[in-house]
Amino acid sequence: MADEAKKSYGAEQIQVLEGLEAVRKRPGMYIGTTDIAGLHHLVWEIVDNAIDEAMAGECSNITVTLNQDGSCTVEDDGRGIPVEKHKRTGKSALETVLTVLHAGGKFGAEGGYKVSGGLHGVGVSVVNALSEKTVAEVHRNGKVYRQEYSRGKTITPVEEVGKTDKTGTMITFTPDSDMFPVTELDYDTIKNRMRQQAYLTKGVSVMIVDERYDKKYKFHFEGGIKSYVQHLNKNKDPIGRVVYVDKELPEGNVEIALQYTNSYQENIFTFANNIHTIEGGMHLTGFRSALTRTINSYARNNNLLKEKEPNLTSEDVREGLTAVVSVKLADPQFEGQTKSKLGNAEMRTAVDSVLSEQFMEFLTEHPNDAKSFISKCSLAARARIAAKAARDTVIRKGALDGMTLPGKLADCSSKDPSKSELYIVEGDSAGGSAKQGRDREFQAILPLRGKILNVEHSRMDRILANNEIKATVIALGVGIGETFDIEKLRYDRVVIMTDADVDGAHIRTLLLTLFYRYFRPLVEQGHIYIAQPPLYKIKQGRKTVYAYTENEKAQALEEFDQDKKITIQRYKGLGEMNPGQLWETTMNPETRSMLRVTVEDAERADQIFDTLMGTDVPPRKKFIQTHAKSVKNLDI
Ligand code: 0RA
Repeated sequence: MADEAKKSYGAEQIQVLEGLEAVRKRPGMYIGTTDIAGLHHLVWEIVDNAIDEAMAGECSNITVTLNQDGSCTVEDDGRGIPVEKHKRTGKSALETVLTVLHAGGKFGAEGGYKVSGGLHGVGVSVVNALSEKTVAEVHRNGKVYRQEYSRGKTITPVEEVGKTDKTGTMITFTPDSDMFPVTELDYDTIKNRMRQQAYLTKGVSVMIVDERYDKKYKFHFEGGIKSYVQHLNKNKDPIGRVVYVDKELPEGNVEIALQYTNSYQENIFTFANNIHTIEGGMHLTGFRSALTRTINSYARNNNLLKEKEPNLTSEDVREGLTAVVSVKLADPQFEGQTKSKLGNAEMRTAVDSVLSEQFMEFLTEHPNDAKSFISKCSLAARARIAAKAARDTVIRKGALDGMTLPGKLADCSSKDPSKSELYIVEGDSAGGSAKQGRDREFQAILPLRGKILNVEHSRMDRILANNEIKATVIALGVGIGETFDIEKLRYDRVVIMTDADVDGAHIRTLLLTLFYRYFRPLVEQGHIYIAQPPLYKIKQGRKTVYAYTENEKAQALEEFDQDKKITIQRYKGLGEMNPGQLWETTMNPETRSMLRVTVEDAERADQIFDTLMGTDVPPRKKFIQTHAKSVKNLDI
């Protein structure tokens, strides 16, 4: 296949669609946002192209380097971007790929890539459009070619600058500070993404080098997604071995790895052409139905389910399951709110048939593993029935009835959720200040007394029996479990406001765990925030400045009159502020700053929660030690 592609895939296959000015005018249309997440899309776009080369069997090494001058270099040993003259543009293919939108060679390119990911294919030219300087160097045909660009425009012609016996592409770009408020790329964000891509493309070596801070890391997984599942379960207690299935079908390639653990959570990550399909889609649907059907059928045939017992439900067979489902197909259709739901119906049947067949084979060949899986699922079924009974009692008692808002909630007068905010505040005294300081028109206050239950260790009936959690759930209005309905959310913004100390951090983590595990759409859709109270109050005469970071404190001190007396007050808790100060520094939308909690990486979130909230102590200690100083940018 590779040879054929080489012959038929030249400069002609690259289609031309539209100009790059559009990208600078409306960057959000192409990279989502221009915040730190959008900034990293520049890296993803080039890496995805290199990964495409690897998927085509043409590339085995990819290196991302964060240079000292703020630029980023992505180098691969693929075929190299073609340099021949492109039919329709009359320019070299290299120049076309870098300067013409959607000219990546992936659109309607017959005989080109079999599969391709990319940022749903926006193309390398988008990176050029949003960079103040880009340099492309291509090794191909025994020669080294080079071209320089700026903000989407060519600066130099394609020049031959040397001879080579290798092939590959090296692109160096400097994100444009006119387009991005923050242009500093983050080592850990890139490293996590590299790890994920390395798992999904077995055999490829992916390296990240940080020249700024002298760090580097290399990923290479011969086991592919099987290693991925082992990695996801590294802080969990696995049951049996990893099941791995893989098959090439006319519709595309299906690869699945799964393993049970004794936790209560399910963790299924699905990918289509290496793109994380957060919203699931057809491949997930096929996976779920095949899983349920196969387990039930094996259990029945082997008398592991009694005649009187009902079938295991889909929910039962997913409890404690970690799985990675990765499909590759020629023409992926991405649908849904965030374009991350696979719409190709043929992948439902493809995944269903591959999993049914090969999972049944696995169960038959490994009867001991099969027995352990089924006893875990049966336990989940019994617990589900018991928990439902308990939950029904709780709900019947009216505990979750939307009509009976908790007594300690000081609600806002607005009934318009889009304008309303809920502050969840640590402690009654800070709650009192917040109630007095707030704008009662749109700000509601819910004080929580003491610690909330750690939901990681409990099932829903116990969770709902906890008063603090019950009050939170009722105040939110969204229900829980099967009754969850995000449309009923009573506040657009839910703000966690805790003290800037260890207890405060703990309560915040407990609340985030609750939201992440039971109200994940609230996190995914950006409804959860963390208030940022100031660390210091600095005063000189009648002038008062609040500092939110050590940096701001140092800056403020410099700006004060050096001879006169300066008083610095360090805030240890919210309770040290009077209502007016709390409003001014932390709650007034005109002056406050808040962190919005995002699930950039659900996998990392899951592991952090496992680490912080799970039963395993050593990894938690290690996490706290390594991250104790960097808790500011909370990206769960
Ligand atoms: C268009 C066509 C071909 C490869 C590429 C683009 C390509 C793009 C990037 C971006 C980063 N690394 C890359 N490597 C390759 C096909 C080349 C051929 O048929 O020889």
